[in-house]
Amino acid sequence: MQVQQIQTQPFSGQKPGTSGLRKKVVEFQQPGYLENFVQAIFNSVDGSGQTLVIGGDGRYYNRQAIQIIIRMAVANGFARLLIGQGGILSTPAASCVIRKYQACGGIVLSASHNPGGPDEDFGIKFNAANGGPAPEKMTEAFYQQTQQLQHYLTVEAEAIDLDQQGSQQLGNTQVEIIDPVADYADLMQSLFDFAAMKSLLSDGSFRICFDAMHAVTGPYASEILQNRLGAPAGSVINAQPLEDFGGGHPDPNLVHAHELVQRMQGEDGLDFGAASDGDGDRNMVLGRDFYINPCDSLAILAANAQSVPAYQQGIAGIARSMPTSRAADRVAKALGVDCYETPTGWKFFGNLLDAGKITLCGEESFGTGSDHVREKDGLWAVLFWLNLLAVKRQPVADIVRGHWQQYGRDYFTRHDYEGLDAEAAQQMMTRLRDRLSTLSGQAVADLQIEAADDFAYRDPVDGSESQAQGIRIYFEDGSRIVYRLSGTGTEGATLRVYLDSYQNDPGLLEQDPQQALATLISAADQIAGIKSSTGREQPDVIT
Ligand code: VG1
Ligand code: CO
Repeated sequence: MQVQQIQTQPFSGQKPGTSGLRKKVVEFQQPGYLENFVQAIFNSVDGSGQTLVIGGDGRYYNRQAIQIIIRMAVANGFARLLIGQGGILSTPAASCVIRKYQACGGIVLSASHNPGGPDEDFGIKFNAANGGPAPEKMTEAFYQQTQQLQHYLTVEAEAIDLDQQGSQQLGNTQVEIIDPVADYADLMQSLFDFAAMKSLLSDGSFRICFDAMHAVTGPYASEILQNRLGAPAGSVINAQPLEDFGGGHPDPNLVHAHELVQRMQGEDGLDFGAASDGDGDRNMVLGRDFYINPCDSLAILAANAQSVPAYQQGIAGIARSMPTSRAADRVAKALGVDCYETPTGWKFFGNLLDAGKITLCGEESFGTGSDHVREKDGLWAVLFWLNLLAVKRQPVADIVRGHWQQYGRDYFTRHDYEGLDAEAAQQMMTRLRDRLSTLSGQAVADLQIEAADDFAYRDPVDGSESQAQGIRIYFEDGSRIVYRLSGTGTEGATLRVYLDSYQNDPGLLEQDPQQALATLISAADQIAGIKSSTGREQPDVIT
């Protein structure tokens, strides 16, 4: 099979963000655009004799992109390709498959929770041999390559039938279409007490709903919750992955998962509800009329880890992304284990997990995970909660309230300002950075600023450094504001403002977070001049 060298030109802006390269579909469809980025990966990761995993969240352009990548992987000398049937692999399942079959890495095609369709978003990310997102030095190497490439390598070949499981030879490469669900489902079964969960779910009195939002988790949730754990048919809704996610927004929050939210409400509300995002790595968990903040979820899972078979021996440590509330820190302290604070993005957890320094980790953005793979894992978090519920036989709300009574509550909210003028947003951040050293000691909205900095992280395992990861303002009463710009958007800039405050007065644990944080919210505007710099009166999304 003859390898062809096709001329290409460097494209500007192929710089991977928080989670890979994300652009509009039309950008990816430009001749050579996807090829340029894929060749940049293959120039940095030697494929000879190696296995590569390929799959995606099923969004528009997934299948076309996979055919291009197969031909290029063959031309670049990979020995074996493992591809999810139908082009499907959730992000955590890709991580699982990479690890299980000792692949040198995997290419996951996803723009996560961003909408899909011809006019919407597409994305590509590389996961390394440990199954985790490429660390910063690797993504930087990809970027350098994209700026210098003169040509890419490919072969001429018929399209592979992605819908048929089985193996075939293409040139010197063995191309295998695999069951995208089985390895992952087996892994889950090895971690959790499926017998206890089955008895909880199959007698019909404990009712659940999992909203797959027409994204990738449908087949996974149907197999695990319905087929293996005996939840009644219909427990998984919107289970069919669609190229445009049914026109919806596969973002598991109270706004976008409205169908699920409705089922949780009132006297007849379900006992447990959950939703996942486009590529299956995020989770939202709900009880009857009850929302669990992801920061609390991480803390509660950590506090109760020993009731789950996989974590029965205890946990080595916990990590959370910097903007995530400090609820997990309190649990770590009580357990006598370390707690690490990392920049936003799952890639920063990889070294800590590989080194055995942590067992559980999470982010405020509905991401929770453990050392079972190297990605955040939506369905894993759902199963963890179900395992706890099967053991405790208590309503979700009681478990969370009990946790607050014991540890106090970290009120948390995130305010997002989307689609801002990119330059204006940058300028606002720059002005704030320039004033950081003058802020401590100042009084704002009845609060006293204690310290302010721009978060810099030194990886405790390999010593690599990451600067400018978000501005942190600490107040004397222990509350905190964080400002950062998103690295996953495809239009303009998104400003994220994170606010959290600790409360341990047993009588003040049931407030609405927006009310409990009202003073801090107004301080956030006064300090950064959000309204005046962005021209926005309100955030677009509040979580
Ligand atoms: C967002 C979240 C971050 C998460 C990232 C990828 O990044 O804040 O916590 O790791 O998305 O998640 P940003 O830079 O937009 O704030 V996913 O589910 O899109 O892979
Ligand atoms: Co995601």
